Amino acid sequence: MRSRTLVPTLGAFLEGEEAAHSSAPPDWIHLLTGLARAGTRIARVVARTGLTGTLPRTGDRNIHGEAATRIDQYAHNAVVEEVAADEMLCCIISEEAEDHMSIPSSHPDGGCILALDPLDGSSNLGVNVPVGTIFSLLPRARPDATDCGSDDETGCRSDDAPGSALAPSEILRPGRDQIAAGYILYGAATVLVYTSGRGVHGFIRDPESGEFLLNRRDMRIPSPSALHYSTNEAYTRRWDPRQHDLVRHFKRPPPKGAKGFSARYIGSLVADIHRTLLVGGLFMYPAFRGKPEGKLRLMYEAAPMALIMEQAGGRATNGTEDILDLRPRDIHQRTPLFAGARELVDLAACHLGREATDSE
Ligand code: P6P
Repeated sequence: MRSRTLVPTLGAFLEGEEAAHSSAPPDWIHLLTGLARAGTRIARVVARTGLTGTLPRTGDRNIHGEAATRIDQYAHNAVVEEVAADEMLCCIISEEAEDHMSIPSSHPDGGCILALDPLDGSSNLGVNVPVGTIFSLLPRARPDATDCGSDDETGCRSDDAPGSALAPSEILRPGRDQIAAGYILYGAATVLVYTSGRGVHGFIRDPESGEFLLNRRDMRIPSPSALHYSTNEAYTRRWDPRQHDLVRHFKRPPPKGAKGFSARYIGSLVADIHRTLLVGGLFMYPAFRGKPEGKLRLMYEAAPMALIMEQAGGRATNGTEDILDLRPRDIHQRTPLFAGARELVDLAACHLGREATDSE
């Protein structure tokens, strides 16, 4: 049995390696510690919900018209309670809140913006499928901020002073600006995976001690990748012909003696992404007739997963453009998402970037 005392806890790792090497502002690690505390609280409630097999519904609907459940709101509240007091935070964007929540921050850098999906995939809990919390941290001050004397073409604002209300241009930032991103997956084990731009690190929660223990340092998508494609094929009839062509390519018999593709789809983003990070493959949630921008949210689902994928040697696009380069138009904007092994995301981009022809 591997000695647990030799395995660093999340706190020890953050105070040691992270603080020493990360390009992120040093005190952002307190936010990650707060997110881990919230994850512990959410894991306990998720386990009970899985056991009862029911989803406590509130009867109302969230801002997207989806049946809200108490557990989504519980997860949102648990995160807010654990991080809101951190002076590093100046704003929270959440799938469970229509508008962003400004938080006065006295931090000299102006603080961080937290974009959050408190409990993605919660509708799966009724059948005990793993679900997750997804988080993204953006700096308030632009990484390329020059002297912000006025609201000039760099998008700087004269009132970038800490504590002032945030301007939309400060919030609607491309994923490339992220300080850090990650997820907490509530499955057979509770795992926390994050990156702050210096590799991807995975921690597993020890149910006895309650500590998150480092179990995957500098995670890399395997190369060669597993030959998995992951998408909901119920929408096939509504796909773009080029998406059809791509999935047909995956289904073709492999060359003699070679391995062919397998389909894998859980229908819970954090679980599908976690598998893709560990074994490779290509996760796809494309746009289709009726969902012209796909289903997944750019700021708090696709962008954090894209940073994880790139930091692990993979790639993430909307089919043709890198997710991290997309500037959101609004905080709940949706985007198609293709994420996983670089060679498979590139293959998808080749298919989807071609001129569509009716004959396909
Ligand atoms: P579909 C769960 O509801 C979710 O938001 C993501 O976790 C998941 O990737 C996607 O929707 C599944 O959507 O249309 O395949 O059921």
